[in-house]
Amino acid sequence: MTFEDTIAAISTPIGEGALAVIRLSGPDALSVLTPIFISSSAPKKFVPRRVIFGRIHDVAGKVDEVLVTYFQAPNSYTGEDVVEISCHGGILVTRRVLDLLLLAGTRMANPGEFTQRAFLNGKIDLTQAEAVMDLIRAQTELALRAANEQLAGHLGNELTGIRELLLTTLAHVEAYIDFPDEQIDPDTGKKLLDRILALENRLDRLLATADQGRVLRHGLRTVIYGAPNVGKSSLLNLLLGYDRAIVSEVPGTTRDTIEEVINIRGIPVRLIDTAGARSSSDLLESEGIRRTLQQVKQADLVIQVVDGSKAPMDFEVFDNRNSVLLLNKCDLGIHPRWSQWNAVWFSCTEKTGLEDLNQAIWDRVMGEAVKLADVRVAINARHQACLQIAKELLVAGGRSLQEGKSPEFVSIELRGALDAVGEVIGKIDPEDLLGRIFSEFCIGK
Ligand SMILES: Nc1nc2c(ncn2[C@@H]2O[C@H](COP(=O)(O)OP(=O)(O)OP(=O)(O)O)[C@@H](O)[C@H]2O)c(=O)[nH]1
Ligand SMILES: [Mg+2]
Repeated sequence: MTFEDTIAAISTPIGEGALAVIRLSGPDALSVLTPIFISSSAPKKFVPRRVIFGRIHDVAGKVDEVLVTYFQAPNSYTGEDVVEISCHGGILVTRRVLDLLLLAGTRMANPGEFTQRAFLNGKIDLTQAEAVMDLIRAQTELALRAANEQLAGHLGNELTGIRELLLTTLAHVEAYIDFPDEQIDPDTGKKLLDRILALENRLDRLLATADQGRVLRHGLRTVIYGAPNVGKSSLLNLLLGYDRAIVSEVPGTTRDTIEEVINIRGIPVRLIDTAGARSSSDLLESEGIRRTLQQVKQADLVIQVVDGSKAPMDFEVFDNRNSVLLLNKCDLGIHPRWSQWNAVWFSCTEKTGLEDLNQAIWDRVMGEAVKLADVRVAINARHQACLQIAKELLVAGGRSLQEGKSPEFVSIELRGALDAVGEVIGKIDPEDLLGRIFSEFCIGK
């Protein structure tokens, strides 16, 4: 695919810095520089991937000293001619250079447009394009590793493999429909069903990584829950390392929920401090408590904080694998009636129990639902939605087959599944199928 226009953008964050990078992509990436770039250093002609020092100037004179790197199509990020200009990182300087480039006939790039061009030019598939954003947004090492794996194409390769198996399976069905009297021997009945089941299996394995993908991208939703004044906000502040939430000895201090992400052994943990749960006639506090309960419902993990120095109150302890019971205020002593509980002993004031809490969170996360040990593949919500459709259609296809429906039904369902899988990597191509039918069966020999 070739684009006629050349796009330009400041690729580094807006603000003051030592350097900034302005990027151009498109057929005129190099020629727009001619009137505004002067270089005395040899070679004057741009050699791909070689840096040239020079000056950007306008009619009034020098704007900045810059380094220019040229990447010749198709060997560039976007697959087009790309030019990167490193200039000084002042807000005004970068803006002036960009303005000159826009005046010279380039267009301001839309968000993500360089990566979009890379995708449309076949440099990367859709999952890799998404991984670029995951990589930029990664907040922990594990999240970064997962993004890198996806960028390297692990998910894309697995999906390509599934797609090829699907194509072959579909080719068997269609060959049977279109050429029933030919001397060919496509899989039918049990053999065909086994193929479909194998595909379902592979989709299931991918779908099982959705939880881990969500946690790596958005953090483990961890709600700090408990009665007023037990030290929930103190815990948030301690884990964050700074005073984010107001702490006071007045019960009912926290009204709204407060969210911050921390890193526990590589797992991004989204901590949510909540209003202390109790029945209240105060309108604001009641609203806070309503929000607390809503957060608890959506939580991946609940840290239930209690005042360990006092006797257990009559309250509901979240006794499941997705909760950690934290006995705070240990410095004031632990009430003997807590001894029967499996809990983390903690003190916000004395900062004790942190390692035990980290371990407890780690154990919960590494437990059943969310397995983070292997981050080679971790699908996102879009992938999950497509793959779920693919799975349902495969199941429907298998059912049609078992019920002895005409193979046309099976074919329609498998085609739907193929499209849904293709959508994940951004590939839907009916030509593939024809190619597969003729290469697999040598019809007309
Ligand atoms: N002795 C002792 N006091 C603590 C500890 N943790 C918190 N506190 C005190 O307990 C009081 C309440 O702390 P907060 O963190 O505001 O409690 P909270 O659970 O957020 O309270 P609400 O927002 O009202 O629900 C404050 O005076 C804290 O200094 C602890 O480990 N030991
Ligand atoms: Mg609070």
